[in-house]
Amino acid sequence: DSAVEPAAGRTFPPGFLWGTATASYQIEGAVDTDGRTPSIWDTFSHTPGKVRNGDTGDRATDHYHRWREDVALLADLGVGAYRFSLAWPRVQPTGRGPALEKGLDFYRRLTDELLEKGIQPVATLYHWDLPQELEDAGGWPERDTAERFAEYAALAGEALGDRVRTWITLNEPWCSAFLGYGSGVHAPGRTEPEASLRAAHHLNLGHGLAVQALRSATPAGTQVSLTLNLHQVRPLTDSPEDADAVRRIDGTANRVFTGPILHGAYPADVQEDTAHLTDWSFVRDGDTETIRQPLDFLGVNYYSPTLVSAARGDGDHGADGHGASSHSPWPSGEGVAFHRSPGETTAMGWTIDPDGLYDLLLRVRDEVPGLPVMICENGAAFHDYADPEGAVRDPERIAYLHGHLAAMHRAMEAGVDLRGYFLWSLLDNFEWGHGYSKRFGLVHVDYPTGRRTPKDSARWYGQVARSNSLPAGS
Ligand code: PNW
Repeated sequence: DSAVEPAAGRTFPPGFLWGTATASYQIEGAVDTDGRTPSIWDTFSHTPGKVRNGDTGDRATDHYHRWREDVALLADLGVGAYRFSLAWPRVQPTGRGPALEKGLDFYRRLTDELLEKGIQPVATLYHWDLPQELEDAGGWPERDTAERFAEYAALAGEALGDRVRTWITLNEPWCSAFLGYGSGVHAPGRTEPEASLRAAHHLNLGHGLAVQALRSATPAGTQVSLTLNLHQVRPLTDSPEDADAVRRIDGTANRVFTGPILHGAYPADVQEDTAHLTDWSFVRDGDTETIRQPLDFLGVNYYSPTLVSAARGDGDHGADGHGASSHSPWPSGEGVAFHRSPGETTAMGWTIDPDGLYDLLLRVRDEVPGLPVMICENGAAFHDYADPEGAVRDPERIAYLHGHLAAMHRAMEAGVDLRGYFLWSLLDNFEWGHGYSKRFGLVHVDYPTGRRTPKDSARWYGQVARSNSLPAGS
């Protein structure tokens, strides 16, 4: 080992991919430009009372017009990769039929510019902006939506497969199914527990069909996966009752996805825990084989752990960090209470816990040995503001990142085959139900003017990416 090692010795393997992540509805704006039609998030954000302060993605960060400047920001950072998502209603406005070339052109320009700057594009097909017409036809609880998604995947793969070599089918299907159709805090805002389970299955099926579609539409060697927000679920005490609460929540947080996607079957206990809602007859013969497609890596998003116990009957519910809804996003969660994990929190109220990332990565290592992993999102919102000199000091974000990157490095030393890390997010953006009130960016956005100002954390992260190592100290 002849390389100069930093004092802490925390160098990453050569070729480790450092990137940042964004999503179409959160940054693009230009919602009716070049033939784009409404998605479920346009409808939801324009429904009074759904998004904080009545914020919408109508303008967002105006990335649709400022994309060249944003790629320049990435190049200045020195990152090797950029994860973004395609807006389905730009590519296929009604969710059916041929692709709209004008919509695809935006992603052709963007990816050309990225490649020009030596930045690898990583494209997510679905980061929650379902064409409204498909929701009007029933949305993810309907099987047809999975088939429409595969068609869209084929169109996107054919158009962009020559430049995009890494694809992610779905971003966080747990949020789509259980926040979208269960608690209703995300679009389309439905609160139907049975429909949320049907949605989970059809998202899984859509993933499997989309992997097949991408494999045939793109050149050999294309990397394909999905990204799951796996939950690190922990018990409040070591009682058997709390262990059972963990099992229940782990069931619909994680195993309802990893079961069919990685192992080819739905877990029996999840089906039993939800038997009061459905008989699961929407799972047809052959579906789980379709869902279990070979993947080139697993995308994992991690922000904070989840702490549960058996309900003690003294009203200790709520506090699950998923927004103020009286409807539960946990169809398997009967008798389970949620607690705030001890420790400091971010502006989201999410506990800062790098060990949760470490534990989660080791679980993935043990559950699917040999499958490479990419962290497709990790990051934090804090109350950032520009000081009178126009600088944005965000030491808390730097500390958060340092802790999580160190945990990731420890996990790699423990044998986790981790290939890359995508920081959420490049820019402050539309944080779903929280609107613009939560800032996750490395780059501050002044919404009235659209002005971008790299925060201190941007310089810190750029240093990490360029040196492929963590600075010594702390
Ligand atoms: C993820 N939860 O969202 C998304 O992929 C991003 O678009 C988002 O901006 C980021 O994390 C920060 O929130 C989540 O309630 C939204 O558990 C909500 C939850 C988890 C992830």
